[in-house]
Amino acid sequence: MGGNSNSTLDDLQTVEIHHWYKKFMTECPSGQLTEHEFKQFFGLRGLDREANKYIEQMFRTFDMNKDGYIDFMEYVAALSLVLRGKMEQKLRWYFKLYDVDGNGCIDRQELLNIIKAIRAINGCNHETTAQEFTNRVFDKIDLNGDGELSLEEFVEGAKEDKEFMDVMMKSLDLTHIVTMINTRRRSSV
Ligand SMILES: [Ca+2]
Ligand SMILES: [Ca+2]
Ligand SMILES: [Ca+2]
Repeated sequence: MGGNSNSTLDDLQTVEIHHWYKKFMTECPSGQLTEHEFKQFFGLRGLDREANKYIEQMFRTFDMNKDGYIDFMEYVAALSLVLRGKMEQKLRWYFKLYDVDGNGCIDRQELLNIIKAIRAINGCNHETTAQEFTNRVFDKIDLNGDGELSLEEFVEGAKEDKEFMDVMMKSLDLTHIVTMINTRRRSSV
């Protein structure tokens, strides 16, 4: 709590905050978003299993004080990062998002799960399988070869690998995710 939240708020324009505040309070009068409400808030329905897991993990990362709710400050901090965070900041955030068991490292399985989830959400065709892509990235950026990605390896590796970076930039783009899901829903009707 506290600490960095002020500088995060400063990054957002007042007008923008007002807009998001209104949306938040209209759809969530209690001021605390549960995981179920979170999905409704962003119109995330009818997700498949992989995509669902990813959204759940995203919810847990947004919920910084781990009380099971996203309050307005957590919401603004997350949005601010999504909308205009610096590259380095975003990468650190991704690292937290991808480190599902929270042991401070990303192992191959964690990376694979997340790549699968992102692909499930984005739903486009790829030349390589999720497994191949994961292995390629992992082998390249696990510099000391200990089978785990440290925060440093992850951040530096992403900066070096454009394709990997692109995948990650899409992974946090909720606008993109919502658009994709809406488009898919409409076309499947
Ligand atoms: Ca919380
Ligand atoms: Ca881990
Ligand atoms: Ca390593």
